[in-house]
Amino acid sequence: MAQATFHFPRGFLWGAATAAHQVEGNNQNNDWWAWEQDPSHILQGHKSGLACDWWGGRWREDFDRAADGNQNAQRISVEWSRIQPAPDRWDETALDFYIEMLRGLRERNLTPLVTLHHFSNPIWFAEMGGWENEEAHLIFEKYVRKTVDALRDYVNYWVTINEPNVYAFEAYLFGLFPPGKKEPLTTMRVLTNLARAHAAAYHAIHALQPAARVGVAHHYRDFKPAKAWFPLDRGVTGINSKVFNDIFPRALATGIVATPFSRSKIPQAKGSQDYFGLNYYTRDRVAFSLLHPGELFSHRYYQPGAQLSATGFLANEPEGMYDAIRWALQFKLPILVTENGVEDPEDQLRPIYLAQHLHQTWRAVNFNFPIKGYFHWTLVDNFEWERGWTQRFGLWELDPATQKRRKRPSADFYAEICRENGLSSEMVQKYAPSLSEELFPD
Ligand code: IFM
Repeated sequence: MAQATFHFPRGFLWGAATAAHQVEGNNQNNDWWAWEQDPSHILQGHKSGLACDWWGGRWREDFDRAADGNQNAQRISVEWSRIQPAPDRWDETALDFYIEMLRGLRERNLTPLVTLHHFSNPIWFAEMGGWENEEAHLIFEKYVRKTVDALRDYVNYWVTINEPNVYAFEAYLFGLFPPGKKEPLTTMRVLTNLARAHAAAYHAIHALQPAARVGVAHHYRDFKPAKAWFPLDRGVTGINSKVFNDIFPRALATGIVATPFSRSKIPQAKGSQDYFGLNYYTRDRVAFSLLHPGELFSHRYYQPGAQLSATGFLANEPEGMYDAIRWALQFKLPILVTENGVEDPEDQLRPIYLAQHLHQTWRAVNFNFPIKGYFHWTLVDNFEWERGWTQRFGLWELDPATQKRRKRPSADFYAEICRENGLSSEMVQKYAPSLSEELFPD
């Protein structure tokens, strides 16, 4: 094995990513809490409950963990339903709470990246039709104005909406998130309304804070044809990628939301990102199939023989990380990897996944692709939506019943990477020795 270090650029942001509903606990005023009350909605009837008890103050100890782990950044989200518990009411104590958290990040030298919408909606907003409401962007903009005005002294990087594509598909096509619909036309309408909301938020933030950097955390799923030589496989692969990956970010680049059913002009969306937030987890093989008309005549599966995460939810496909970055280059923006990680309670795959995905990120850095940071999903095991607590993405293990945390070896691995601003052969030898020859050949 060669002795070497893959260095990252000076000033690179190293963080972990989290979301309010997944960590705060007792978020009783949003549509997710209501959804969890029906045990059939969540695997094993799990509930978010206390989550990681950040609302009870445990954010302090977890931010200490992030800082002790040599991170220089942290992605969090704020919970709309706490800040605006009713359409005509603001909760200043919730805003003060977030100010305290943000001060807590700053005191620990952790640069905050703050998401304004991460899957959960106030119940009152859901009752008004949620993202199907054609006025949703105006309602969202009001919340964004209030929140950014209160928090702007502490935040430069804003994510308006987390994974608009995942949200629209899970909530309106697959029926797995509230409101649990399975309506393709509605899905595309929601995506359009989310683009409108992002654009409104983008301009509202810049009006309040001209120097702010504003973007979206886009989920890119890498689709590859099952048989590269077969035109029908290539065709359905392209369609999957266009519909899932491209519609939203292209809308923000061009001001046109072009879905399979509609074309809407949103001129104010054109050029409405200052950086490109990229969430990458895995890659699918796609085969043409007459048996799956509802899935665009495509059958998606993981490459047989691929290393799978503990519950089979993700395949370890690190080259997809490089492809994701190359895809994101078309938007000609600085790139932040806003999420990447794997569910793995025993921490067997995580060190390998981490090393390989960072190696691919470094490959991209070497072509001078403008990658400015990496946020690992996630710091401490959290509530994983419709999968409840069955999936463990944390660098730290959490027992939600006792709130006890236990460090996984990957936390030490990541801490060494953050400290070094790079990935060295010694680290790989220590934490993922099976990769030594592959990543550092003689
Ligand atoms: O937990 C989620 C997160 O909320 C959005 N991106 C994917 C993560 C892992 O499933």
